[in-house]
This record gives sequence, structure tokens and C-alpha cells, in this order.
Amino acid sequence: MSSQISQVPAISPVSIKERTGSINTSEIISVLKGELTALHIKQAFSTEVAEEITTNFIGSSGLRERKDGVPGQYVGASHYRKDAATYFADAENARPYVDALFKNLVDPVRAVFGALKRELHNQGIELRLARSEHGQANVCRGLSWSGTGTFSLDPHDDVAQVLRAGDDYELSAVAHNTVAALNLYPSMPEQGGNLKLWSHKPTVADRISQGVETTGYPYSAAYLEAVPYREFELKTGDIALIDGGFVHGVTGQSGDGKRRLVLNCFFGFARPDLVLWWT
Ligand SMILES: O=C(O)CCC(=O)C(=O)O
Ligand SMILES: [Fe+2]
Repeated sequence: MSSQISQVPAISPVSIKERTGSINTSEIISVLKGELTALHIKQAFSTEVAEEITTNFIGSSGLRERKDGVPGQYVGASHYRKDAATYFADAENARPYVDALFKNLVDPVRAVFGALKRELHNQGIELRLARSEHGQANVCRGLSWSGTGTFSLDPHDDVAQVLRAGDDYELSAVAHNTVAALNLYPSMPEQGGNLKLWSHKPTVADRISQGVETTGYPYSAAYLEAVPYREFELKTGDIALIDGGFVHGVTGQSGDGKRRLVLNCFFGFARPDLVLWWT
């Protein structure tokens, strides 16, 4: 009976804020503390900066095809399905390519990181990149999803991959707190590519019932059928910050062939006085 029960997804309440302007640190901290589920800031950074990052991504000699079962192209490193040694080595190798996405720009990812570091420092909390003896995380990774059909990135949660990270990862401690996922959009297609967020925060039992215990990916349409959701209509220059524990995905894309590019990273409390940041 109990496995049956866990197959019916519980509805978790969501608190959402959408506005135009600049992201601020009190809103970011609200997401970190689990008070806000999703924050969508429209026109959060300039189209000039967005275009330059997109041009750098498309022309990058570090652009690769994902080979871990998630269709997409990327610049940077992902800890998804990797042990710490592999992830941090990948991050070190990818760093020049990640840095080259921004060249000489005053970029919006480092701006968020810097402002948050300053504010948390004032509160006696350290913010830093996750690290190990093998190296250090990068500030972000660039991703262009290429799934075809209903979703270009299937519904998933970002916590399973952190939970299974293991003891050699200092960031595994974050899985017991909010895993905040920061997404910045330097390029969006004409149609679709929206971020869809379901009112459901899976438990370990839920993941086991869906066969996604270690990945959190992908949740089936049937499982999510009765769950309410919100869809964020994203445009170039927008930022979406979400509690990555909630199931989310990216809708299918169409249009004039303009590609969708997201700069993504994760962060969360590892201890009351330490927030870690990684990709
Ligand atoms: O591309 C997006 O909007 C979301 C990306 C995401 O969910 C992820 O990288 O885990
Ligand atoms: Fe995600």
C-alpha cells in the first residue's frame, strides 16, 4: 500500500513572484530560505550583454554535446551523475571556456554572485564556490536544450543529483536544505522554451516510485497529470530563480531557429554559516 500512496504526487504549495527590473539579494535569500518558490525577473540584464554571451557560446571551441542521457549542448561542467573527482576535474578543464563566454563583460552571473556574497558576509555567512582537492566549481555553465516534443528539457528536480553526490562532495549537505537554481537567459526562441514548474516537491519515496531515485530525471507526464503548474514565459534578458526541489522542465521550442541559451548554476546552505555555489 505504501508504495501505492507514494505514486500519487502530493501537492506542495508554491509562492511565486514575477516582476520587471533588477534582481536583489533579499529576494535571492528568500528563495534560499524556502520562503519563495520561484522568482521571475523580466529584463534583468541588457540585450547587448545577452547577445555577446550568445555569440561567444555559439562560437566556443569548448561547446560539447551532452552524453549523459539529457539531450543538449553545453559549455562548462555538470556534476549530474558524476563523482566529485570527475566533476571538479571537468570544472577545471572547462574554466577557460566558461570565462570566455563573458570575455571582458561585466556579466550578470558574477554580479549576482558578488552581490549575494557581500550581503551574506554582512550576515556572518560565507558564500563560495564548491571545491575539493581536485579543483573548484565554475560560476555557471551554458546550456542549450535539444529535446524534441513536448519538452526540450524533461520534467525533473535538481535535488536527487545532489542527494546522491556522496560524502566526498561537500555539497551533498545542501540537499537537506533548499537547492536554489539560478537561470539567466541570454537567448530565447520566438515560441516556447518556457519554464514550467509543478506544485510538487518529490520525496525520496516519490523518486523511488518513479524510478528516478539517483537522477530526479525524468518524471512522466502521467505522474504529473493531476498536479497544478505555472509556466513562466521567458524572454531574452530574463532571470528565473527557483527552488530546484520542485519538479520543473522546459517546454518545446519553435520559431525562426533562434536558439535557447540558459546560464545555470545552483547554490544552497551547506551549514548555517556557509552557502556553496556550483554547477
Ligand atoms: O533551462 C532552464 O530554464 C532550466 C534549466 C534546468 O532546470 C537545469 O539545468 O536543471
Ligand atoms: Fe533543473
